[in-house]
Amino acid sequence: MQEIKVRNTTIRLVQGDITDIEADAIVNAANNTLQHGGGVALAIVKKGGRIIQEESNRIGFVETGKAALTTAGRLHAKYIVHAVGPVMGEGDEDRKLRSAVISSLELAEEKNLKSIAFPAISTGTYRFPKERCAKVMLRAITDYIEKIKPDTSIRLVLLVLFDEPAYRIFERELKAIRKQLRYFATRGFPL
Ligand code: AR6
Repeated sequence: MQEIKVRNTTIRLVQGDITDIEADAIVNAANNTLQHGGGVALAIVKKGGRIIQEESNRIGFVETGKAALTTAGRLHAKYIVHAVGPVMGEGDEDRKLRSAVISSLELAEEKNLKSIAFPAISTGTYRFPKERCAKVMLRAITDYIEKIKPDTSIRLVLLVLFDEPAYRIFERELKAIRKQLRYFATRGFPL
C-alpha cells in the first residue's frame, strides 16, 4: 500500500476489486447512457443490485467528462459516482478524464463525504493507456486538494487498481508526485 498526504487528505493506492472497498463513494467507469454492461460497471451492478441500474436509467444521459450520483444498493458505500471517461481516439482525452475526476470529487463534496474510491477510469474497454491515466488522475486529485478546493471535506481518496501491473504503474506516478511535493515543500511553491 502506497500513500501520500496532501494538506489534510490522504491519497492511497490499493490493489483489488473496487466492489470490496469500504468508502463513502465508489466511482464507476461509466458510459454516456449509464448502461452498466461490462468491466467495473457490471461488477458494481452485479454486487450492488438492480437499483443502481434503475436509478441510472432515470438519470439517462451523462456527458463525457461529467459524473452523476446514484445510491449504492448492497455495496458498502453511500453512493456510486458514475464518471464518464473518454474513449481513446475521440480527442481531447486528457482534459475529459481530468474533468470526470474533478466532477466526481465535486459530487462527493456536495454530499459532504469523507472518502471516495476510484478505478483507473477509461483504461479497460475505452483503451486509455494506464501510464497516462495515472498521470492525469493523480494530477487532477492533487490539484483539487491543493488548488481547486483547499478546504475539501474529503479526507481519503483511494485509487483501486485491479491487477499488479496497473498498481505498479500508479505507484511509479505517485512516487514522482511525492518527490515534487517534497521539492516544493522545502523550496516554496511557485507563484
Ligand atoms: N475493480 C477495480 N478495477 C476494475 C474492476 C473491479 N472490479 N473491473 C475492471 N477493473 P472498464 P472503461 C479495471 O472497462 O475503460 C463498461 O462496459 C480494468 O482492468 O471497466 O472506462 C462500461 O459500461 C480497467 O483498468 O472501464 C462502459 O461502457 C479499469 O478498471 C465502458 O466499459 C476500467 O475498465 C467504460 O470503459
